[in-house]
Amino acid sequence: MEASNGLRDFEETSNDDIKSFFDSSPPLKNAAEIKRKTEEFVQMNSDSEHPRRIVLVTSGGTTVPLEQRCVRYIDNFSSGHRGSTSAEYFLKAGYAVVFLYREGTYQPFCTSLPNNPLLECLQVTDKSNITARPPYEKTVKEAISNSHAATSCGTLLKLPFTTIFEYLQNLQLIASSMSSLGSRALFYLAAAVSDFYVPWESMAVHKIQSSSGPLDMRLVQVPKMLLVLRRDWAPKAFCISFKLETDKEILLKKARTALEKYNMDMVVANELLTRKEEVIVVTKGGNVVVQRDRTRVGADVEEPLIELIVEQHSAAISSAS
Ligand code: PAZ
Repeated sequence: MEASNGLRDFEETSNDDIKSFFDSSPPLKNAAEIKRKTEEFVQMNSDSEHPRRIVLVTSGGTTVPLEQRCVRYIDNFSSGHRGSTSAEYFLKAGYAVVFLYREGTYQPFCTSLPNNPLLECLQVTDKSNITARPPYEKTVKEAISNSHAATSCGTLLKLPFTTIFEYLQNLQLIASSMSSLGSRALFYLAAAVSDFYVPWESMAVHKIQSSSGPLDMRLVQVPKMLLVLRRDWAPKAFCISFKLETDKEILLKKARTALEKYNMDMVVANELLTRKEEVIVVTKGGNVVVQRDRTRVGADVEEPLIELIVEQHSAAISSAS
C-alpha cells in the first residue's frame, strides 16, 4: 500500500488536499448519530469527580473501493487483533475506550474464540437450552460478561467502518468530539490505513467490465491525516501512531521520521512477521523494545505495551497540569 522507495510517505499534505478529500468523499451514513453517541460517551465519562481518560483505538484495515456501486475493492492484511487486544488492556487500566473497528474483524474479549463461535462454542441441550460446549465454557463466559460489563457501564463504545472514506470521516468526527478532553485524550491508531485510493468523482459508477480489456487505473495518495489530527483536531492529546514494514532495514528510520514529522508522542514500529512477538516503541527520548512474556502461555505483546503507554500518558498529563 506504499511506494517501494518509501519516500512518498512523507510528502507534504496541504489543507487543500484534506479539504478536497472530505468534500469529495461520499457522505458518512449515520454521521449525526455517531457524533451524538461519541459526545454522550465523552460527557458520561467526564461527569464524575474523577473523570476517566478516554482512548480512541483504531483497529483493522480500510478498504479502497474500485467502483461506486462497489463490487471490487483493495484490502489489506490487518485482522484487528492488535486493536481489540489493546482495547481490553486499556479498559482494564481504567480507560474509557472508543473502538473504531473494521466491520468483520476481531472484537475486544473475543480474540481467543474460534472463527465461528456461535456454532463451535455453543450447543443445544436435551431441554433445548443453549450452553457453552467444552472446552469453551470459561472463555465464552468471560467474553460475554466482560464485553457486556464494558458496554453496559458505558466504558466501551464500538463504531464500525469499512472504507477509507468512512474511516477518515469517523476519525475527524470522533477527534472533534474528544477535543474538550485535552491531555486526558489518547489516540492509539493501530488501524492499517490505505495509502492510496481512487477519488470518488473519478471512480467508475458501475461494475468494471472485464470485456473492456486490461484494467488501467490511477490511485492517488491519501492525504496524511496525522498532520491535521495533531495540529488541528487534537493538539493536546497523547498521540500514538503505528508503522508497519516488511523490510527491517527501513522500519526504525521511517518510524522516527513519522514521530518527528507528525509530532507524535510515540510511534509503535512493528514488522509483519514478528508483530505478535515484539514491537519497538519510538519516542523523543529513545527507543524501547517491548516483547511478549514468552515464559507465560498465552501472554501477548499488548500487555506490556499498554502498561508502558499508560505510564507515559500519566507522565504527560502530570507535566501538562
Ligand atoms: O491488525 P493486526 O493485529 O493483524 O496487525 C496490527 C498492525 C500491524 C496493523 C498494526 O500494529 C500496525 O502497524 N498498524 C499500522 C500499519 C501501517 O499503516 O503502517
